[in-house]
Amino acid sequence: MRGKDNLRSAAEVLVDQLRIHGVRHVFCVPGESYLAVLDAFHDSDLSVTVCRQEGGACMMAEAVGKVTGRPGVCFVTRGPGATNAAHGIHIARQDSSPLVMFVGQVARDTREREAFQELDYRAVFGSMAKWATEIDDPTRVPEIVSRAFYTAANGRPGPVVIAIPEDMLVERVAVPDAPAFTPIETSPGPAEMRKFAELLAAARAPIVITGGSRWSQEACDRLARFSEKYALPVCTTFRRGYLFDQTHPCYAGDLGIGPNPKLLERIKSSDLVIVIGGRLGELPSQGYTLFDIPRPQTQFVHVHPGAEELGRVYSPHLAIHATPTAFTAALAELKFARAPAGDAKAARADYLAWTEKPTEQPGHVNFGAVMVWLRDNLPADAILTNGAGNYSAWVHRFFRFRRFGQHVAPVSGSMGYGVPAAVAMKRLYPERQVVCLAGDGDFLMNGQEFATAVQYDLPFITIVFDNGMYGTIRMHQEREYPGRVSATGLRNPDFPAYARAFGGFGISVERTEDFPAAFREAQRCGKPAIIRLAIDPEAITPTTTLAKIRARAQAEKNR
Ligand SMILES: Cc1ncc(C[n+]2csc(CCOP(=O)(O)OP(=O)(O)O)c2C)c(N)n1
Ligand SMILES: [Mg+2]
Repeated sequence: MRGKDNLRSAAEVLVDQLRIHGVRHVFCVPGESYLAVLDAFHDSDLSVTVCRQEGGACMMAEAVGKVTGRPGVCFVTRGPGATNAAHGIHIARQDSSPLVMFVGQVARDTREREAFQELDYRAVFGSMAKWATEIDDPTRVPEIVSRAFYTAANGRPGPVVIAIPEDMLVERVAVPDAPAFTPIETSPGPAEMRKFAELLAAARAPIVITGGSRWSQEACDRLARFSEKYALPVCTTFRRGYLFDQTHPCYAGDLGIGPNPKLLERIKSSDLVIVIGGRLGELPSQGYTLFDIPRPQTQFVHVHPGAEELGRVYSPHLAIHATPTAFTAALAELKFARAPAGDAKAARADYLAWTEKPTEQPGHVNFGAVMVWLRDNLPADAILTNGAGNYSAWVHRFFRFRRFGQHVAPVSGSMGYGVPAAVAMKRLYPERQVVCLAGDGDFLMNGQEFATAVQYDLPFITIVFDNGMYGTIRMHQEREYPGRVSATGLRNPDFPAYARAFGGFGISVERTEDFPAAFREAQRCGKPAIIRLAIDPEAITPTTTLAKIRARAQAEKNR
């Protein structure tokens, strides 16, 4: 907003700039270091979500970036605010999500004295963010914010951190706005697509592995049509299950933690692996064991929007520097000397056999059965969020994602992500059903954002898988140090009472058959809700128990 002097404060210029770049939502925890921005929010039509901890605020912004492809935005205060938020910056980096975080900074004339909560953000975030900078000159706000949006969203997306000194924000300046940034599509060249067509036509058993960001619903649909035409099996990498309709006849499964052994066999025996969009990081590559490094033992095509990712780990037989959106658009134009043919039918049969029915589980609540119920009963556009923990294995295995952005979960394996992500999704899409899945450990890492859900009247349902432990670590512990339980047990609060104390709805489920009624009640109540599931700690994965893992490890040790 311009004052009578026709000038704006740098903070006003900044907020105007956000609107120009298409930002609708910002997430923040306030701080005295950026009061002028808070004041500029007052007269703007930005939707502001004030959070309870900066980690939550930053994860909310990351979730927005993940599902929209446009930078999510958060504001945090200096020092402790910024270090709290680091969790979300790390996620945006590993998950390749566009994010711009603004950090209040000490006044320019006190810098380098280690003033109150002063940090050097270029150094702190130097190896974590895609770019970290500070704005010294208020007339350069439009330029630097514009660069931040281009940097965060293009190539391989990632987080940008901008420190904003408090005295800089209140300076009044006459400066023109920068125009809206534009996402840049990197398209494949005709020569690469010809080579791709040759490889595909010659392949005996091709398989497609999708991952990464820079996708859209249209891009997913184009890949689905292409794979259908040539019966190509398509699998998705860890927590990218939403890139391919899992009810589609070509969907071959989830390549993450504990994948279908038949899927691994299929990939290993494939003579043409086509990786679209992802980095094929440690988890989908099964600890870097699936393919030889640097030169995979099979014909390997890698399509990635970041040139620097091509050849970084794998030396591909064909590298295509393109966004998945542009690459999938080029698929329809491909000409083949001989029509390619894959074995999607067999791959699909393997997938269905692995996921159709829940496995047997110790205890009275079978989380596989809960996921199958959700798969059969949630609306097709429902959004699921989660953080990290063994409970997510049942989500990956038994749910069937159908639409782009339907699963919002950290590829980085960060606990505490599900609740903030659900808040963000409900802010963005109030009409859609949002379900957060959380472990008992996982939930309490950012459970305080349940208060944000209540404050903004965001009725999503959180399902807490309560097994009384940091189960994942206990599992590793039993495998490496059988019987020596150390620092993995949890004495939990009464989760339904926690929900009620915050002003939400809470209910505990002790038997699988009581889950549907509890879920319906949670839906009807119209409040943020927590359904706590009483899980037998023995039910450590969909396929094994703690006792079995311990017995096997002990037997190995005694050999
Ligand atoms: C922020 C963070 N801290 C620690 C870890 C290490 N970690 C991975 S899974 C896990 C335990 C998760 O426990 P819970 O949420 O109860 O799920 P469970 O494994 O019991 O299903 C831990 C501590 C992590 N991934 N992220
Ligand atoms: Mg647990």
